[in-house]
Amino acid sequence: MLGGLSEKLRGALDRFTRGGADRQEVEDLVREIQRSLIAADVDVELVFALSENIKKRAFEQVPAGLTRREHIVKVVYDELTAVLGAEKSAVSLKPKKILLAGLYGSGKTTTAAKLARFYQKKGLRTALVCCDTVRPAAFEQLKQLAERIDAEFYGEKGEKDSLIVLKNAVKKVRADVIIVDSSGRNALDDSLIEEIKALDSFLNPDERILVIPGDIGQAAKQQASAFAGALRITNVIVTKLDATAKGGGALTACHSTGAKVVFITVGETPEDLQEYDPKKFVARLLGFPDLETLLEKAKTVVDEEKAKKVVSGDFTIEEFYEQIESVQKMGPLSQVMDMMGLGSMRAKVPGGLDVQEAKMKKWGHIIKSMTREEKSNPDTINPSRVHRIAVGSGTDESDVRELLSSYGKIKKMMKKMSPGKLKRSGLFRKFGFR
Ligand SMILES: Nc1nc2c(ncn2[C@@H]2O[C@H](COP(=O)(O)OP(=O)(O)OP(=O)(O)O)[C@@H](O)[C@H]2O)c(=O)[nH]1
Ligand SMILES: [Mg+2]
Repeated sequence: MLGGLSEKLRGALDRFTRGGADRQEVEDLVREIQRSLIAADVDVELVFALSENIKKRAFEQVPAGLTRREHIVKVVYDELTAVLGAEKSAVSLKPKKILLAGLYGSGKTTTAAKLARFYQKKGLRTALVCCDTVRPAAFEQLKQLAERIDAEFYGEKGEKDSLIVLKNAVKKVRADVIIVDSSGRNALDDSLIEEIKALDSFLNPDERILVIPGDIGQAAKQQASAFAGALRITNVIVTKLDATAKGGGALTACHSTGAKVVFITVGETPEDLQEYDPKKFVARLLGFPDLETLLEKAKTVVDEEKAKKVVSGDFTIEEFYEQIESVQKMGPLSQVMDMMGLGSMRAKVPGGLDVQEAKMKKWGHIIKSMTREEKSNPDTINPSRVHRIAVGSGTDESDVRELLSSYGKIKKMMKKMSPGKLKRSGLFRKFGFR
């Protein structure tokens, strides 16, 4: 997709991840990213700002759990996501009326059918209304598309006044969602504005969607602002991203004007519409084999503060418990190792991950069965309390004793150890994982 941008970025990252992560290599990476973005018609100033951010952040302190190289890949991902739209914009799930606007040939009519498919798949009945009374073939084009996807169609062949067509359509159409296709012009001239404004004020749509062709690159900026000035555009759809090398420019330009891109189109059939999620988009664009794992890991690192407490030995059994709980919420235990910066030890753990995970689960139950006082002063837990906790948590007394002794040992050990030593320590055997 995006005519080579993806390949170029992938190539650059690939070369980078095979090398070290020193200054020269970061410089090279940034230069290649610059080149590929400029080739995709992304605004030069934006590219330079992004480059500076990458360089600045590349050598800041690496979050626990990530290598410097992973950190830099994550930084590249973050910075690209930021210029390509940051957060995913919400698509209305039950709009009643949608008005499409856009210049000549931008992809309005085909997009109307794509949108109809999208809402059909959500279980809504859709209607396509032809308010393009300028281009003679527009009526047939939309009618055929409607037949192809089995949507309701309304249009009036020969009628020159689009407002009359719209008024009749609103009376006749039975569908849940009305999608109104409008005519395009070569430029955003007064007559186009007049016409679309008239349609808009009669229809009072839930969505006014601007259709922008991806192949105009950063010129999308002018189009987006001009339309936003004339019509209260709610959302943008960027089309033809399968067939242009300038899509990067169009998407970044839209975002820079504050336009919300909700869909992109990537082909000519009614199925070729995709919800636009900048994060997923960039992940795909970079195609970095481990990007998803890396991002998971980086997310885990958000709990770094807590993990640090654990690693430094400065934790109560309650904090230890919280850690276990969050591990269970996060899924496989492997991630807690990553969180502690111990991912590389994973393979060495005897018994495999399943055994450990079962044990973690038990520990979770046990700690839940402890009273507040027992949690803050585990030393006070005598044999009769051990018995009560075991019964309450559906475990054996030996499990409870094992947890308490592991907790005590780990705490003591962590306090004594530097992080480097910790990694080499065979920690997990001491953890009680066998
Ligand atoms: N490859 C590709 N072609 C597309 C895409 N979207 C639209 N097109 C093509 O672009 C051309 C114009 O699309 P239309 O939907 O007719 O555009 P329009 O804005 O309605 O055009 P006017 O009504 O003349 O203003 C058609 O040939 C479409 O098939 C896309 O995502 N990918
Ligand atoms: Mg059209």
